Amino acid sequence: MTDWGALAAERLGRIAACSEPGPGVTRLPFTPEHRAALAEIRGWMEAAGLTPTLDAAGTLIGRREGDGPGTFYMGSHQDSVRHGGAYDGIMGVALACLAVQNLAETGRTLPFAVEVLAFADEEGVRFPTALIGPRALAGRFDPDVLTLEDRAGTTLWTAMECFDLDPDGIGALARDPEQAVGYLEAHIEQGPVLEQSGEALGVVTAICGIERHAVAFYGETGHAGTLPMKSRADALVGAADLISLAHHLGREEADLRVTVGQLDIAPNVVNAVPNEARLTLEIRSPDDAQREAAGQLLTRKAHEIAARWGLSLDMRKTYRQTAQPCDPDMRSGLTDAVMAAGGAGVELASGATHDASAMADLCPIAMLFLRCRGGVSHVPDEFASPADMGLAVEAMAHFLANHRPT
Ligand code: HGY
Ligand code: MN
Ligand code: MN
Ligand code: MN
Repeated sequence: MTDWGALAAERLGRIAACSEPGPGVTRLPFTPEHRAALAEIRGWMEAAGLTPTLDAAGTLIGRREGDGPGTFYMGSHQDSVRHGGAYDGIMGVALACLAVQNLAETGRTLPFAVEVLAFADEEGVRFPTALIGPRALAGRFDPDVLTLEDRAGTTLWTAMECFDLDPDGIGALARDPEQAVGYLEAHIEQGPVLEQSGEALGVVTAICGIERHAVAFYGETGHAGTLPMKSRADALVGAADLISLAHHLGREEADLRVTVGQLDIAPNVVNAVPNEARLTLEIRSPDDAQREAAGQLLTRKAHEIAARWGLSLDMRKTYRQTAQPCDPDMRSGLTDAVMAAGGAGVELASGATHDASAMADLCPIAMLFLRCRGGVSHVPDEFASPADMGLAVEAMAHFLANHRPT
């Protein structure tokens, strides 16, 4: 009898080394670390009887034929944030491979093909966009994102070409929704709910929506000692006003999350007035109207702030994903599977975004959350236990074995 949790932990321990140096895991898309991770994931897929292929969007796809038509998808993302954890995303790929391996070991065949998907880029940390892989499969890929640049000035197009991919082929990856049975993603909760309820597993009800803006204030640099305060067009002062206003807006509205995670200034020297301040503004909410209204308000305010301080402003929305409910029938089947694995069938919403958000444009989606120690994620301490991962593999295998397309 295979110890699925121990095997998951061993594999995740190995692949965590596919990372840039430094604390935690840093594995960005289309990098040497990504390439090293694909070699590990190919092994997981082959051990489960899945045939791996790499598509034009950089998604590694492990396919196993079924007894009948249609394809059921599982998976998550291989990429991490900078100095992030060893479970966000990649655990979903590992558990999906093990669930297929579990079924293969019991000799179970399925009435549909199964594809395990290891998406290249879900975090959107290297490039100011995300969900390239699932959007391609769902026929929603916007080729304009290929011109977006990372902080080194490399375009997404170039990065993909250097990864031996042909971005021109992405448009042809769209799958037939008629043949798409469903998508199941297992993911660490990235919050405290399951730990506080004493549950290993939870069934996701809905995934929040998200939008990201690239904001740049431009002013005049000058000598810190001789340029009078009232003659300054200080770009950092404009950015500071917007950051503070955004934070207070987020604090005022219960379900809103507003974050400025990145800030770069120039010339960034102790004795010169900043003439450039670039920041990322991220807004999330389970309610798309609330999120859009916050985005419009902050855009208006950014222009007012720029005018007040004699600055120019360049602000554009670089990424948007609407909130997605999980499919009720799949939720019910997943709850049965969780209970068969000994869980209580706790349900919860996701304040994090996921590949499932984009797969929802192709087929019904379901998400299985695993308990997250201390509720912390996007940090090196992120942790899911082998015991909980073992239960997840059992639940996912049970779900697959009993799922029948509606
Ligand atoms: O940022 C998120 O919510 C996800 O982990 N990408
Ligand atoms: Mn994730
Ligand atoms: Mn993440
Ligand atoms: Mn995800």
